[in-house]
Amino acid sequence: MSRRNEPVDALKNIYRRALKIRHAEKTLQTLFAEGKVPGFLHLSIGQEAVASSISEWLRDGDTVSSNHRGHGHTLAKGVDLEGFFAEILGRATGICGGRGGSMHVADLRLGMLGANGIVGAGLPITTGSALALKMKGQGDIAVVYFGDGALAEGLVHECLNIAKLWSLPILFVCENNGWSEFSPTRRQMAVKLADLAGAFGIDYLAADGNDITAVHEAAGEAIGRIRRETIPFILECQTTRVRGHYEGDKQDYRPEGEAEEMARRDPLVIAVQRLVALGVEADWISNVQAEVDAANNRALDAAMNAPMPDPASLLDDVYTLEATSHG
Ligand SMILES: Cc1ncc(C[n+]2csc(CCOP(=O)(O)OP(=O)(O)O)c2C)c(N)n1
Ligand SMILES: [Mg+2]
Repeated sequence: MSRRNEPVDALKNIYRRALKIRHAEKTLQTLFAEGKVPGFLHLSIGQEAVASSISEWLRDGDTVSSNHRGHGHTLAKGVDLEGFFAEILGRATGICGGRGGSMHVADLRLGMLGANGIVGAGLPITTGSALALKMKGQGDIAVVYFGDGALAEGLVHECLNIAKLWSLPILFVCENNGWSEFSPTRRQMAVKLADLAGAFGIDYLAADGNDITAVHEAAGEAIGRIRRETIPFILECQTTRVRGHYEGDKQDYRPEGEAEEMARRDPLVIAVQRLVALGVEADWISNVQAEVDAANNRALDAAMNAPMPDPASLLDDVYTLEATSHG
């Protein structure tokens, strides 16, 4: 894609999406601190540019698999915000009836195959999905988001292998934030992802994951190739995990100066700089901010006022009772 045709409309969509994710996660951050969110919460604040930009190239038939830090991936794929909040708050109106929570939001109608608490487990799901999409032959692709910490998992290597061997239409997106829980990832992996891609013969691009223009451009190239050639492609996005591993993490292991560096690289600030440089007016930006904020508040109010699941429904959707009764 040439700079001459810098797609202002696409970047506006991306900014709106990224802002929506930021507002939703800031809301969850507050609710969690107030003790209103059950379970764990892993926020992707600082990483919003990745899924927001990639989603600009996705179609309805494409699928997405995610990880434990999956709110942004989920909302960027178009999952309804009210149902998303309701799910995380355990309400009956949640996307999954309030049974999944933060790490298990899925909406198969939209091709959102789910967040996932098992590190690396999105990759085999995506590999199966990509095989199905290839067999259907409509040019749809499967996208998987995973962290740099997942690279040490054996099944990641297995999936890269089979994706290449069977020429599956997969966009592997590594959100490299430098951390795996409380440890720098460089202490866990002997090779760089670029080298691993080379070892499997899979095409690879790196992008600044905090810059919507960089991710949008790289993802456009990668996704174009995947659709045209039915191949796997790896996109590594260098990004920033602004919050702790989970909410409540004291983060006393963080090096001095990292917070300031992350603030300088805030993807939303960079996005505004990019839009302004392209001639987008300050009024448009402030209107979008107000719209996103209002929509966030509406969705949150509805979710907060939704009922909890009926206790009588506890065993609905449980399908292993018969199996367990045999032993
Ligand atoms: C198979 C497995 N091993 C270990 C864990 C514990 N664990 C949860 S998140 C995480 C680190 C993930 O790091 P990364 O993939 O880089 O994602 P990030 O949290 O940085 O977004 C680990 C080791 C797990 N959930 N699943
Ligand atoms: Mg990481």
